[in-house]
Amino acid sequence: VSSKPSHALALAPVPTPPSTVDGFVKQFLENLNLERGVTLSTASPNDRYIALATTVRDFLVARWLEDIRRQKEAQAKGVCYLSAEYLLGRQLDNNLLATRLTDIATEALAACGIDIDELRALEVEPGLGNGGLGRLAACFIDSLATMSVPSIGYGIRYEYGIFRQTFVDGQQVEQPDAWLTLGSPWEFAHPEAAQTISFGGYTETFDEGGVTRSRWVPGWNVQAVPYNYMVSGYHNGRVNTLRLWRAVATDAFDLRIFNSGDYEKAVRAQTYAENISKVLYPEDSTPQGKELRLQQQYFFVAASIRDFLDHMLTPGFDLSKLPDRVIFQLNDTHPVIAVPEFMRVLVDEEHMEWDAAWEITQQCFAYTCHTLLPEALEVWSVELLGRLLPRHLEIIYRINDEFLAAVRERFGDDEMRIRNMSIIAESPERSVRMAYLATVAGAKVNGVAELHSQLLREKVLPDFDEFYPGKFTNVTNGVTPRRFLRLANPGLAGLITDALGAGWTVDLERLRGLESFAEDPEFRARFAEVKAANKRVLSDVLRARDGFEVSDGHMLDVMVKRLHEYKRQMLKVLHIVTSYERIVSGRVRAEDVQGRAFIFGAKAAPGYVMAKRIIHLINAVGEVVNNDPRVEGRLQVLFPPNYNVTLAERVIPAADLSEQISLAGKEASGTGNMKFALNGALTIGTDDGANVEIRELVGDDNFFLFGMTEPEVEELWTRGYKPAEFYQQDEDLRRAIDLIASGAFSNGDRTVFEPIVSNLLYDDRFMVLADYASYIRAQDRVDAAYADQDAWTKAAILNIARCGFFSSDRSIRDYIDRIWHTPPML
Ligand code: T68
Repeated sequence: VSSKPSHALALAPVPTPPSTVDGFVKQFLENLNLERGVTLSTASPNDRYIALATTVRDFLVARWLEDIRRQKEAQAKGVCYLSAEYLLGRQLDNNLLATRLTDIATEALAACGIDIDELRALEVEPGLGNGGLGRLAACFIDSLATMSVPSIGYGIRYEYGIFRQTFVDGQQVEQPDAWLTLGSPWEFAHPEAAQTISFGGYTETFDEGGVTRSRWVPGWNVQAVPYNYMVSGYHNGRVNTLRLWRAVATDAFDLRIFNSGDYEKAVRAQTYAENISKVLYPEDSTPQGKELRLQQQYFFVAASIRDFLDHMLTPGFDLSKLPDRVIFQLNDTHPVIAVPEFMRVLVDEEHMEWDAAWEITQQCFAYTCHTLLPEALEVWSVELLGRLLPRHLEIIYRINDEFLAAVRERFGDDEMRIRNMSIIAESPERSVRMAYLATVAGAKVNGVAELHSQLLREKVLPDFDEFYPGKFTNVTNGVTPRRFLRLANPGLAGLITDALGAGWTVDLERLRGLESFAEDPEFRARFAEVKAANKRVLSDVLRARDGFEVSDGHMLDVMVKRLHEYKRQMLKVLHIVTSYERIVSGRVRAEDVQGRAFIFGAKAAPGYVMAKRIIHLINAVGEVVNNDPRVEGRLQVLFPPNYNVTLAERVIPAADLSEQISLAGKEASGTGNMKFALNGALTIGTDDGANVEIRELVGDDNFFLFGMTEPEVEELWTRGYKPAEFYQQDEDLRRAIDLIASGAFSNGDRTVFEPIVSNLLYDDRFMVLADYASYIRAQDRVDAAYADQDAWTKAAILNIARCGFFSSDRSIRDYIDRIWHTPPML
């Protein structure tokens, strides 16, 4: 049988439609007909959206296929980015921008009588992540494509992304995020390329030429079906791949049970298997150690490693050369089970000697840590790991034995040190410390901001830092200027391009050129106009979305991020309550108060009771403050539900003040802080995470610093922190807390927020009360500064000019220089 293509077209390059309005119209109408089976007159809005997206996709496919071919042909070293989350945001606009098709598509649709904005609004964003970590992965694949780095992103195609948040009586209620219901035009499913992923069973030993070896006899399988997504580089003609895996039941598995006649059980088994990629765990920072989560983790990394070995290498590739071909970057501990899986593949399947395999593994992985909270460091009980992945547990034990032997050799039988460094923790339950495993296996370990990397070395993993000199490094996070400046803030982008030319979109340090413009009154006036226009856009969005009315002329004071006690939304609430209490107690006249709209966006993990109470309190405070005539509308509290990437793109460009107020030493980096500064909001913030670097760059005059430093936090803890003392000593604080406790925000019911109040007074793990006075003083400085609008605008422009460092392109360059050593593919 000949496998030769029977048609000459099969050999021709993939056609790309002509980049003209006519070409676009033709392709769009054709897609309506051929993809949707409708005509222009019978098409539903969703048909139109899908046909539009498909048309944009058609412009990308040829480049994409060419890139895949080139990457394979070059056999150059590439990055496999392993991440359980990608918080992508909407795709249409980003792809239009990358392909320079925005104007053409707009005109083409207008020619068909369609307003492209109406179709834009129909796209449901893929919310396949919780927060910063997932969004960072999305920024990184954007930069990798834009910088032509040979790479692929691997992850999970969750059927349900991060839950949709609604409020009922001010309280969070979660709704499933059925983002795929109307179909996604951006994905290519390849069920025929499914891989089999195994779980459970047992291991057995056998003799191989006089050597006793171990092998895995799994208990059950699922299929991993790849879904490919195109990741378009900005104006460079490159298109990378994001490959997300979906779990599907295997035929074989079903058949066995079907044959036994138990139909109902067979269907249940199918559901069990398919549950693996059903839903994103909505826990940010506090992993719950659930079995299904470990299944998710192993499922996607096992499929990804197999995929790389089978499809990216030439046949007969010498596996000892793998470190010249690939680096697997572990986005937090979620994919760390890839380490024993890689060892299993090399030793059990490829019959490599253990030592050689370990040598290779240690060069093929690198680990990024995203936290400092002890409760966020992932551990898996030995019982669960042994039950789900018995062979992997054996491998982890051997890695640990050899590692601890090396530690003994170096430091002697220092049992305390051995216990502290062991990958296996003995109490409270025997478990595997995934961060330790990643540190032992990784060629490099990095934190995500200077302060974080320093604390990681000094506080979290000091013994490892001592044992592995040179292993620890820093790569400060970044954000993509394409989505968060060029797309989200077209007004500002236009202003910058007028001033500096268009190069800044791929070379963000060029923003430095704006410094001199900060001195130019005309430029400042234009900047102020852009900010005002962005506020009107946000105002329209919030009116249409939530029925809110943002008052004209108010400062927009914004705190958007996951709800977590360490991020201290409570501190923000205390500031609002204080401002309110000062008015209603008559200590301050409403007319003397700077008008402010406090905008919150925050989802709480569904099981995080305190976080949900704080959401309730914010809404309750808003209800009272917004409707109290004594306030005369000077203070507004707006909490639009379901904060996501799409809303972020509207909120951030409109903000005046960015709230980055975590307790020092707790926020690994933050990335929202960078997005705000790049859009010309001034930051009020603690010396935490990347705030430190932002402040160093923009200068003290253009940043509102407050609060204890990390060493001061440590010192107060060791001295013995008593929050009630701060309550006693500060009248404003006392009045604010008393007002909450009195039931003023709960119709006189003192029980509703009592747990928040007593937590603050008698526990306050994140030292809200200790930083309160300093925060209020900083807010008073903010009010004073805002009174001089022209000076404020100047500071805003300087923030933009000096934050070019925070491009994710720079982060990727740092990863390349310090960790990956992968030259760009030119
Ligand atoms: C964030 N981490 C950090 N975690 O909190 C933030 N965790 O400081 C940093 O800027 C960002 O990572 C990027 O480095 C997270 O977002 C999670 O979302 C998460 C999800 C599941 C389990 C644990």
